Amino acid sequence: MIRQWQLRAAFAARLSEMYGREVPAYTTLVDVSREVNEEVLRARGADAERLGSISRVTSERHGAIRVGTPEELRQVARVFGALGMRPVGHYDLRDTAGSALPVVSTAFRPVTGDELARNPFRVFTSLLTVDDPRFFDADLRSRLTAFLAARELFPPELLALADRAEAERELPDAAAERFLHLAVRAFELSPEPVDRAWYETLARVSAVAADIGGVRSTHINHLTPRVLDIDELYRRMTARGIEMIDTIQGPPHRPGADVLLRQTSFRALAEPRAMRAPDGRVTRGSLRVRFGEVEARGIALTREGRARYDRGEPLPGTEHELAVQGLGFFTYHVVPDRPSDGGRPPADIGALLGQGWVRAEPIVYEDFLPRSAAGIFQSNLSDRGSRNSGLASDAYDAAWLAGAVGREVLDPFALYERQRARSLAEVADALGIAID
Ligand code: OOG
Ligand code: NI
Repeated sequence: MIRQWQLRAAFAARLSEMYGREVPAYTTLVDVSREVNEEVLRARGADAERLGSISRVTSERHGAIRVGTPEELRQVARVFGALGMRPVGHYDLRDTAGSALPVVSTAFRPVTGDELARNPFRVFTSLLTVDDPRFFDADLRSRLTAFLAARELFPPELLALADRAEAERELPDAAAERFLHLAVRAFELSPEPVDRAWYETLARVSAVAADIGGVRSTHINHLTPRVLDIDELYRRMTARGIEMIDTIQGPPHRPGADVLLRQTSFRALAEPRAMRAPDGRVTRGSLRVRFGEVEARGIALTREGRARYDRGEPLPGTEHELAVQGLGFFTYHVVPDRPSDGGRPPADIGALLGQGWVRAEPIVYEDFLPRSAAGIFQSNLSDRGSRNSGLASDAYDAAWLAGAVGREVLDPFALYERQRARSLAEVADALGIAID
């Protein structure tokens, strides 16, 4: 039997193998990431593993896919549900940082500490906002809706195996093999010729619209390794002649107390694609749809910490201050060998930390940042597309997304808070106190 987390790990590894074969610059990115991680580990020792073991970090990836309809999103949720990944977070990229991208997104990922430690594979998943009149007029909307309704992204056999894996949380070896084969294939770039006129019609609205609705399949558009020193990675990729985007997105490096997520990428490379002309003739063309990205992860921030970050306010520069000011998420653990001074443990977490009763371990940020996501999308669009004026339809909020995906869309803050609260309850229990 292959258990759910083993399926997830195997899927991530096979996807990585497929992507490396098809997008060679990705292999360079993975090699350089590994090189940097090994050096950081040698230089910083155990400290380098404070936000995840080196084995977790080395195999850690996130991917991104884009789909066209709620029905397709529900199928995606079944495929990832098989792998123990649930939808977390709602990202509306239609107005983030003025980006005007016709998508709303969520991320499928494991949600418990144990499952994340086993394999934290996650997929940023975007859904085209077909009904937003700022992007699609009535005529284009109806053509797009018809086109999307007629395609099949995931074969029924894959979905049936997925449902079984999700229900039973494991699959027999042969079924697991079949599931992995079909699942990886569903995210490969299809060799089917692209209808050039239709693709270009959508590209006039947005390159993202064309990438999603201009073809009859979906594909992983990037796969992102995790690196322990992204500034060093950036220098080395540039030195190897790979042209990276101008910046590293997200918060600046904060020695000893990195927070949230820092990301950078190289632009999609032109790949040969078969194109079908209106007269039916197939010619060779090229499209830029697959790119490379790398990321460094830091400490998850509480709502208050995050609000400060979003307002551009400085955050304290140490883990300790992030913890005692309630700005970062930590789990708390009783220090087993604290020398006894006859005193009773205090009921306040700051005092417990200060007096050496407990230590705090940072919770790593497992999610995404809308502004960075918009930047990553944007860096891969050759033009900004067109947009009609008019008000945003206020649909596509978190509740709408939950309805579309047919599952609860989990709140990232609530997940971190649950981990924190559980550890505090254990501390209280072990010390025989109530913590306020
Ligand atoms: C997704 C871009 C967002 C990230 O890491 O923020 C993303 C996409 O291009 O489809 O992957
Ligand atoms: Ni990404």
